[in-house]
Amino acid sequence: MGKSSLLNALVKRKVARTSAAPGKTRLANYYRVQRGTARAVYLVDLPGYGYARGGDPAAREFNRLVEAYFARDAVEIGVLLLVDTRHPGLESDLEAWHWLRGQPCPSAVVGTKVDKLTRAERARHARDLESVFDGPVLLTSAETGEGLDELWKMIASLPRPTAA
Ligand SMILES: Nc1nc2c(ncn2[C@@H]2O[C@H](COP(=O)(O)OP(=O)(O)OP(=O)(O)O)[C@@H](O)[C@H]2O)c(=O)[nH]1
Ligand SMILES: [Mg+2]
Repeated sequence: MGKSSLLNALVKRKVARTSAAPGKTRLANYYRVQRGTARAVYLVDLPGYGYARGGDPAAREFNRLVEAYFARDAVEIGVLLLVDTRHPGLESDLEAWHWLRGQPCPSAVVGTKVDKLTRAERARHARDLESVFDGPVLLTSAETGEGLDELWKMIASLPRPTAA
């Protein structure tokens, strides 16, 4: 899907490990990022869910990890759901979005790997994504850097955590 790659592209450093085969990221990895004089944020790289279906142990482990993450941090986080721009409306993505919208934290959908689309596909997939997710979807590429400035703006505009 390109979650770890997008994080690396955002911070312009190869901090998160990536792999062509899914299932590389197994834990919630926190990266504290300070840009200029802006407040520091934590970017949290989570495992994907697409490879772990149904009742298999990887799926159960994923659900446990994500539920623990949300239970602990839900009041302070914003969540970006990353979806592969080439495949708008996968059932697993729609399920995740449905669940996420029921959570108290702000959330948004981000399309990855837009560099892999032709111009014609791009226009069509952009339309399809906004239709299935019922709102704006920011298109990005870790490869070309497209959409990263807008993504930083989106991250910066997430509500400030309430003081503990
Ligand atoms: N062309 C292109 N390839 C990308 C882009 N982002 C990621 N990739 C490739 O997609 C593959 C998966 O990338 P990862 O960043 O490891 O994906 P992930 O979502 O973190 O995967 P897991 O941690 O296994 O869930 C790698 O081969 C990346 O090089 C992109 O924007 N453009
Ligand atoms: Mg990863």
